[in-house]
Amino acid sequence: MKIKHYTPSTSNLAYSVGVTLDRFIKMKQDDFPYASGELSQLLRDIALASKIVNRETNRAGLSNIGGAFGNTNVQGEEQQKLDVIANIRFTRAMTKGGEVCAVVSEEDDEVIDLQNKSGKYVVAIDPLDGSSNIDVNISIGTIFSIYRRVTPIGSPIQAEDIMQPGNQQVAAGYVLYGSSTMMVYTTGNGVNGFTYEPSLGEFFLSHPDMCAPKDGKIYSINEGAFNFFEPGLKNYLEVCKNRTYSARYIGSLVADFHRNLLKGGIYIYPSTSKAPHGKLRLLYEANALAFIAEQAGGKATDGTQRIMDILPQSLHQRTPLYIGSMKMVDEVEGILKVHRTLV
Ligand code: AHM
Ligand code: MG
Repeated sequence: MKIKHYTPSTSNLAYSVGVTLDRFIKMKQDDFPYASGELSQLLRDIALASKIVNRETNRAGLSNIGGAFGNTNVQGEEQQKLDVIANIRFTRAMTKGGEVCAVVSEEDDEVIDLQNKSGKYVVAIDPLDGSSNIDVNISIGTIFSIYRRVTPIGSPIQAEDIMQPGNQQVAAGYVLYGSSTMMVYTTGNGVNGFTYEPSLGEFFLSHPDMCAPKDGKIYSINEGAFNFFEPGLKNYLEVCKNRTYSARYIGSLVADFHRNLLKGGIYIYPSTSKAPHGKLRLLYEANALAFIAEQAGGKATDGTQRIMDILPQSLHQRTPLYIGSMKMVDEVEGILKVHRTLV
């Protein structure tokens, strides 16, 4: 009898394109012999909740869940039904999982104590980012940051468990509900992207070891606010135009960030004379994407300071954000500095 021996096409089959997210998380965990598996389980819980949100997102136009819910959240913005659903789904998944003791969410004024006595992680999450795009069938996303609590496990949650700088993140990621649904995450050892296959209900590794191009030709900013920008930023935008860069702005941070991560570009949500701290939130929008950007070889600052070194002062603190390809962020920072010293 002739026996044909199967030869894997790569030497590292476990990490090759096509492996499921669950298996990938397990394999990565096995790289750390003393890892307890709780972070892995938490990532799986988040992935599971995102599948449910993905299903709801796909049905948004059909099932009357698009549109305003009637409440306003802590930011004074009208909550959309899907925002509410996503918040419930992610919080529920983390409550049941047991690994998380507290959640900070864009949709909740206060920290949520999940009453998980043994939970050693704190999660900051924007359950559904880009909510103004829900009703017009444009990509939206989920953004999450994971921290280890610093006070003893089982004791009441303290401010220092929550108010940690981004450089203390143990994992961060986003889910993009776009033309396909993707989950991209890092645990501080590179960035990997997984695409959802709806008929199988699984995320599969599609973008291993993602690297941000060092430079790019895309700039993403809401230029409608141009008159309120500082002179240095106006100058940088002139530079972009003189070089005939492409302006691309979806108005969904995850989608804009993801495109620029793949193609090379910069996303800017600056401070303006009307909103000196910008719009985006440090804890559950900027920090997670900054971690991913840096892990992919990119950069994230508030125009001066590294995003991940900012010590949060309040739960829903806002920060200006310059994020994307290293050279582009460096360049705009340089121009801002020159103009600021002229003032
Ligand atoms: P949201 O969390 O309320 O959805 O707001 C965040 C969103 C980002 O996704 C997006 O980049 C930005 O707000 C768009 O803001 P603007 O309409 O001011 O350009
Ligand atoms: Mg948001």
